[in-house]
Amino acid sequence: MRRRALLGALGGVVAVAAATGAATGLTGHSGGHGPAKLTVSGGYIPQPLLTDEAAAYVTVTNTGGTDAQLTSVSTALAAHTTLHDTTGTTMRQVTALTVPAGGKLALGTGGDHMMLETLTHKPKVGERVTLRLHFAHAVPATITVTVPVRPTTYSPKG
Ligand SMILES: [Cu+2]
Repeated sequence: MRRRALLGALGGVVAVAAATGAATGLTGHSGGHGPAKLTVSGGYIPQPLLTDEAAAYVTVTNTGGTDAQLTSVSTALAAHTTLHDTTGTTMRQVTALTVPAGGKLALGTGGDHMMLETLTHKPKVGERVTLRLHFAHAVPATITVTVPVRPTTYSPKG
């Protein structure tokens, strides 16, 4: 009898823990708990050789509870900018790129990117370029980062 009572009590503890875990998971995915909180890291621009356009890459991390959107980028290096997403080898212009709650938007070679168009000059390897990133539904709403120009073939993975 005492043994059965003990098991019953333990079972109760386990059930409570599981319920708490489920609630935490729900909060993380519902998007209703706190604003997006963004930080930017790992930015770079591969040197454009033949065009007056350059792609720009950053990683945006969202530690908040709400999805955010990267809506535009501005820089003294380019007269116009756009955002592109990439599926396979096809890229298409989009009005925003999503930074998921509790996740990240990782721009990179061969993937989603910011396009800097009508460059005001040809950037050289080692030059540093200031980008002003604009976000919706995020704190802060604007993040300014300075990123290096890398060799044309540069990839952070290799
Ligand atoms: Cu593109």
